[in-house]
Amino acid sequence: MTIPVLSRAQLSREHDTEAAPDYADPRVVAFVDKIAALTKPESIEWVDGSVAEFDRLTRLMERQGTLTRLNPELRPYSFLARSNPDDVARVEARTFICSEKAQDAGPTNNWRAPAEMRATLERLFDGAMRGRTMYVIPFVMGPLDSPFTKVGIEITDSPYVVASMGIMTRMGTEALKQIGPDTEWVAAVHSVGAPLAEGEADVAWPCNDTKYISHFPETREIWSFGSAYGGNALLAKKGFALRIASVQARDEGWLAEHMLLLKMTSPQGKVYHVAAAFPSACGKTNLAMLRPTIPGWKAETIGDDIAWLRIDEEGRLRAVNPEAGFFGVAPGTGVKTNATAVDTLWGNTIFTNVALTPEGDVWWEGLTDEKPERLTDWLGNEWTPASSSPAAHPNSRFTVAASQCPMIADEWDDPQGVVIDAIIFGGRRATNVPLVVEARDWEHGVFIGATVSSEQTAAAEGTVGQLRRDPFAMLPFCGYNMADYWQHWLNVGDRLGENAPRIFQVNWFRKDEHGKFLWPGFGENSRVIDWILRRVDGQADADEAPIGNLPKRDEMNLDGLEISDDTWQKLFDIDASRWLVETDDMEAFFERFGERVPERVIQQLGELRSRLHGVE
Ligand code: SAT
Ligand code: MN
Repeated sequence: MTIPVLSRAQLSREHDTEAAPDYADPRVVAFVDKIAALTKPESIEWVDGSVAEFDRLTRLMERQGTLTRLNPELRPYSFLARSNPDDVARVEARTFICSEKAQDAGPTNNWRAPAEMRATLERLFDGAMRGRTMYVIPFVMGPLDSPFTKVGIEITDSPYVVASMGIMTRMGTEALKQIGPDTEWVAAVHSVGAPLAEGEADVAWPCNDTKYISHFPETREIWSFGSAYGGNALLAKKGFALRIASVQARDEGWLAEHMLLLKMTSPQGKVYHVAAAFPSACGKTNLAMLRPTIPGWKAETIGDDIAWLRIDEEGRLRAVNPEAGFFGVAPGTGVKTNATAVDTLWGNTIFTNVALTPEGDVWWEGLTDEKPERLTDWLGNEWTPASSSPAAHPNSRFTVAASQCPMIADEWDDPQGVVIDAIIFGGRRATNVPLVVEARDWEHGVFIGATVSSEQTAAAEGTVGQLRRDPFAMLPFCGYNMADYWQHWLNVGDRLGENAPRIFQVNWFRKDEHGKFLWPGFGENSRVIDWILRRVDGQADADEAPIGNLPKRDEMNLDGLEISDDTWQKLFDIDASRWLVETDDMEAFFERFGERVPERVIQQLGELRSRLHGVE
């Protein structure tokens, strides 16, 4: 899809090259000069993060055809972006970890030698920003003035990236001022890889067929070429806050995780915080915005995608959400499934690859039960309910500030973070994995995390539905050898000792023999969270099963929900012979890591097998 628009030369130049602000650290200025010399942009802008700047950039993108302004009566200050149809998701096959040693990236990452990758990138980035403005984005991850906080600089030639980073991070002048002579900062370079020759017409969504999402964990750098989409281009997110931060966390003794953060207040007024890891597009945003169906509980949102966790002075695990916004999957987000998200999106939102209504508002599958009669689909084509393809791309997204969420917790930007009471691992499994199971202890919890598997979603390129091991939901996001990461988790548990939060596994997606979901999910998941938190408090009994502790039926609050004995049985059925087949698959997965798998994890596998044999 190439929409011809005004060429750069035809557009009145927005800005001449700006000098660096006088408070910019000389190392940042040197980095910007170096990248400008390499990429040869037409002009340079230092991003300040102001509302006026957002307004100017979104108007520029409207003129360039990148954004369509939505009807201000229906969706004020909101925009629709339609990406190039080949640039719609993270590209895991083109994502690289460039550590000095291949072993340090491990078998689940694509590895390239740093020198080799640098040579490739030098070639690709040489002149890559010709005819474009180069934006310098200073950003902070985590609340300001917090022990958790980290800073970064992303250089990009995409105003869409600037506008999105302004929502997703604490971006601009304040961030740049955080960088002093001794501050460690992450350097990120991004280009859509579409230089413009003099007089050449731009397209609405410039990108390149060649894509490289490259990380240099040892030097804390990210270089991304060819894509403007989500995690490929908003380098603060998966690139920094997970891939680079996981390495920083290993070196500094903390955890960078693909986890939502949820605050729960019990009917008795007791406050708990839950951290939960799920693969992309498995309902993290929905759980983060849970509306409990059981009376008395209050849920509040802290984060929906990433958590940074540290042990505090009292030895407890504390967490912050390093981001400032939500980049959530639109399809399936509806009045019935996530009313909070729908309310959050009232305005000030950038939508990408959703459908457009004739009135100038947005729509996607699952927003409403009834499909609109007429739409423009994500590709810009006429669409009706009779159309054979979805109106919104399955990985279409909304980008919106966290502060706009009506149930955001006051503590969401508390510099001290919140104390974590329970950790949950989840995935999408039609079979075998029960609705909820409690790990026997931290070490068993690490084993559960290490062996989590899930059916693939549209969040990354690949075959949707295919089962894959996705340890800790970090398969695409761990910046170092995954087996070393398991060891790091064991080490953190050793340090936490008695204070270690309990670990649970959940599966909202188990199906019966007819392919029907056994559990209603969404707000009803509060029943599972209720059991988990009463369990944490020693208020709920469990049955020991080979795979962990399962709730007793009368210990789960099922009031007002029709769950037959048969359904309950199917939700919690542990078929030992099928689980033994799973253990073979786990073993095969571990074998890929060779000697690096921690002894204690291997031992857990053996213990699980003998418990399964015991009940067979
Ligand atoms: O595209 S992102 O990586 O930002 C979203 C996701 O896959 O979780
Ligand atoms: Mn995610």
